[in-house]
Order: sequence, then structure tokens, then C-alpha cells
Amino acid sequence: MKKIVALILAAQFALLAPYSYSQSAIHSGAHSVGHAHGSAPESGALTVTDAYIRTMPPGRTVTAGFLSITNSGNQACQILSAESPLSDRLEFHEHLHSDGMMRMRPVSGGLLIEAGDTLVFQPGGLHIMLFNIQQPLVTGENTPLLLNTDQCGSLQVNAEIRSLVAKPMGGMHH
Ligand SMILES: [Cu+2]
Repeated sequence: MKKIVALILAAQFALLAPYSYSQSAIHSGAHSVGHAHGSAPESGALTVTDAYIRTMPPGRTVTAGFLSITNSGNQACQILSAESPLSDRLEFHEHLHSDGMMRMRPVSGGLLIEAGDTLVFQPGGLHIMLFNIQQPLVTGENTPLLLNTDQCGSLQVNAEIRSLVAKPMGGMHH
């Protein structure tokens, strides 16, 4: 019975699929003008907001980066890797709860962002791990972060270096 329901849902989704792009475009407020012929790769489909890298505690050489990636194109994009001049080894990690412990593990096989979706890297969840950092990270400076995808081009963004320690009185609004 479950299988039948799944098949029906799949069939409905297949029928709706040609229209899902315009629906998601309306949701995100994006316009699809000029992208209607798209079989070619759309390198402009991905936009990144709120990219930052945390400073490290003294003596550490590993830190984490966070950002949000929105796919406003009409095809799924897969994020395959990240590059930074700060680090020769970057990995995508996710956090998992197991036996009451918070663990993290590398995400294998790339990160898929469906058309219209936003992928959020955030503390306690998906994050970019940067290893072997050999230089001090200065709060407030920006550092480039390059994201490589399968068919949506490469995307370079500026990541702000933010203090690991939140300022208790620092003008943050909730
Ligand atoms: Cu990690």
C-alpha cells in the first residue's frame, strides 16, 4: 500500500515537474526572464549570503565556516568542494546526535540543492571544516571562499572572519 501511494505521488510529481520552477521562482521572488531556454549550465543560479568563518581558540589550527546558498536556477546544483587560501583541506561536515553525544562526520557525495531551495550551513548543523590553518584569523577581515559545483559553475564569495566568542553586550538584536 505504501508503495502504491509512493508511486502515485511520484507520478503526480512528474506531471507537475515542468511547472515547479515557476512556482519556486514566485516563492523566492526571483524572475526567470532570460533563463527560459536553459539547457546550458547556469553559473548565475547560486547566490550566497551570510558567509563567515569563525576564529579559533589559541593553539588550534582547525575552524568552521558557515553560509547560506540559494539556488534560483531551474536545475539542481550539487556543491562538490570548497577552497580557501587559509587551508589546504576543506570538508563538508554534518552534526549528528548519537547516544546523547554530538558528533560530526564528513558528508559524502556532494551537497544537492534543488531548484528553488536554500542550503544553510550553521553552527550545530552542516558546516565547512577548514584544517591546517597556519595563520592567525583576524576578526572583521574578509577571506575568499570558493565553492565548486557539478554543473552550476564555481562561485567565489567573501567570508567574514567572526569571533568565536559572542559579544555579550555587542549591539546584537534578537
Ligand atoms: Cu566539522
